Amino acid sequence: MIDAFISSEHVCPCNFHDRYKQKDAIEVRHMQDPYFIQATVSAPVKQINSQQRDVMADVFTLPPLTYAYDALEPYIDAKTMEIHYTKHHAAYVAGLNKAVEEFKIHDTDLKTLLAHHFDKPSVRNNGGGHYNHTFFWKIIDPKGSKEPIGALAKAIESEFGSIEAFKEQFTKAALSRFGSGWAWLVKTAEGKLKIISTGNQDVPFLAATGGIDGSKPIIGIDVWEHAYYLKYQNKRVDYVNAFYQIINWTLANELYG
Ligand code: MN3
Repeated sequence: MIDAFISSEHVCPCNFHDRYKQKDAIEVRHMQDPYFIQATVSAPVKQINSQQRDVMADVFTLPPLTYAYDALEPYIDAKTMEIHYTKHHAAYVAGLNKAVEEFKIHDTDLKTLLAHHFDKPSVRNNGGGHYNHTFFWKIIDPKGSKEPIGALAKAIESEFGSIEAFKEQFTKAALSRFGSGWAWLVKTAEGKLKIISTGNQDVPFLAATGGIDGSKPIIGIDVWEHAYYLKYQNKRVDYVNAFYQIINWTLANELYG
């Protein structure tokens, strides 16, 4: 399920594509996974007249935030949410679109795109930023269960001993990430739960060499300072503890299943 959670069907950005030349309006379908998105999202359709046919529509778009900026108060403040979503995430989307155009990238699935173009820093950083943040908004969606549930709760207990023991290890991973990055709970290709950490905007499913390693993110926390500094300043541990209050365990359990 998660493999397809960020993808887009779009008209090829290159200048040679027949379909691109034929169409006057470009519609972008974004994130087709039925769980991750409520409905098909259309990017603002650009009306392209004959003089403007070389102007490319954005391939990737900022996904809608399905709750208000203050919905996670007091754990994440509204101002941080607003800046994080409208400035930081939006900048990754813009940077990714620029990179896609620059390198004439044809991949429409973000996961595949990242694996194919791992060697290009602008793709790796902006594409990773888009993937990670899209995931993050969903895993802190206030509509989910606030406690671990179902098969995932059982698996965490069996893998880590208890929910509390899991949190201890996860917190350690989040705090020991030096500088900017993420901590993740992933389900490995072998079906095991594992806590990992990635630097900068690296995604949780690529091996160090860039190949897809089969891991699926179940939970992820953004530990860049931009995610918490306004409210928590240098106290990353307080932010991580607040994160445990807002995890969408309903989604996490579905992703695990
Ligand atoms: Mn961030």
